[in-house]
Amino acid sequence: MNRLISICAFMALVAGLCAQQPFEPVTETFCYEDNEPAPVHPVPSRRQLMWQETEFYAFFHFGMNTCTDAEWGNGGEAEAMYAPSMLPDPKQWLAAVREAGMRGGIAVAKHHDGFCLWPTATTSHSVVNAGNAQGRATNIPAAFAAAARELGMKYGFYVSPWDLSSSYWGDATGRYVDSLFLPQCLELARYGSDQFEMWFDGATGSDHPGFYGGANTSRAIAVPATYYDIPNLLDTIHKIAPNCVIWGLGDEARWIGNEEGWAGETNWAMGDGESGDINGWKWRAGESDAKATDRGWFWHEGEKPKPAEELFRMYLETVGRNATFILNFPPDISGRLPEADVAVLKELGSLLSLRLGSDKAITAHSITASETRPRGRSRDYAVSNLTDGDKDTYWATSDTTLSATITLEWERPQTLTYLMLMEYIRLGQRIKRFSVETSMDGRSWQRRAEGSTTTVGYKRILPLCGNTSQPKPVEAKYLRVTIDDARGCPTLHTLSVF
Ligand code: FUL
Repeated sequence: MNRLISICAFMALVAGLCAQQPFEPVTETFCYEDNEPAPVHPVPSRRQLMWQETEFYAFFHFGMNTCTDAEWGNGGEAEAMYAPSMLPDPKQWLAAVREAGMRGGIAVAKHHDGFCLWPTATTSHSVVNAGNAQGRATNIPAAFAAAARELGMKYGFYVSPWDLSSSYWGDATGRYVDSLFLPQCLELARYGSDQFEMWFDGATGSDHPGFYGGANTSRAIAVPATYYDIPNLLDTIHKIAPNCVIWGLGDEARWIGNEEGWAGETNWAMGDGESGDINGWKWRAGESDAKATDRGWFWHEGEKPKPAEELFRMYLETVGRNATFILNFPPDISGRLPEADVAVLKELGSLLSLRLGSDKAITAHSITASETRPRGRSRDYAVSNLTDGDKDTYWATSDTTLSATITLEWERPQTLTYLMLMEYIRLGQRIKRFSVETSMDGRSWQRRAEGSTTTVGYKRILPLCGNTSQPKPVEAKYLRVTIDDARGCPTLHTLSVF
């Protein structure tokens, strides 16, 4: 009995102590001390942010189709048909696109025909059984990853979930996913923990006849997201490559909705399609994929690059409209980018540095804002943060101010063609509407870039006059940007003028 009493007394004492324990409120102390604005959700994950910063990168479609002159194989191609005329040279591909200012590339590792461009343990339908020594000698993903690292570029792989070669694809047992698809993705993840994106094509071509291990039939799957075991796919890759965005199937970034190299002038990082949706609950920024040549994703005899001016316009309408831009350059049968492509890439690089390479905002005599958020302990929100070249410092207003003005003044009139704005998207995409004006005397102002000044997002580039096909320079001594409406107080980290 005594024992029971002392146990009860002890328990009462513990309960009493617990009850007196002060409740620890969950506050983000450092956010409060720095007076940082609260995020406006949704916000990007760390890997989504890093991915967005890649901005402009290449797509390389090379493989069985290059050798058979096809865009979509049927999966029944004999391995021996893969026979590049020289040793494929991924370093040449990446070095060429780097000249155009691209920061990385994605190489096809397996297209719909199922032919694997690396020696995989999952199937004999791979480079191991290629038709010649050049084909057998190059493990494309391994060589591509090594070249990217050597050149200081980002890299990733395109993997087609749809596999027309496999007898298992689409059957009810899930054998394709368990014994081919997921193990292949794991093998590819192991080619580098520093991959930035894996590209999972959504095509399933349900009415497209395929080989399917000799079945020669058409097949369909009901719900790709369920069939391909997406949670497992995400885990498998992220455990090895934590910063790898799973494009398409994984829904960490979205298809912009066309393959012509443009995004909507209004473009939210939430929602779907070319313009996204201000009310979307999930961060899924847009990626725009387009061909840089006139015929195919894969190379065909006579394939010609589009003019550099056209590619520059695409850049303005993708990277300049809050999307990333993946531009396809197909290596030819020798496993190299043709001379004409290399030349266009150089030309594009020159256009980009000539037109968007030297920022006149940093030469402004003054930059002022109608309001600046009070500084916190270790952070300020000064308007000078817009021109300090640091993406981690930003200008912001007080919480309730959703409209504000930034004005630049130069000592002498300037010739200005483009304005570039970048939001501090770590705290969410906020700006809904803004306007741009220029002036020669600071009293009479002319509206610029009219009709297209809605969202900003990660990056927005606007011709001040004319349009993306024909931008026209303006003379101005003053430039004024007014944020007219936002989802929360505006947070901008860069303002540039070219
Ligand atoms: C599409 C594919 O069907 C094309 O062949 C190409 O790979 C393109 C990038 O995506 O869905």
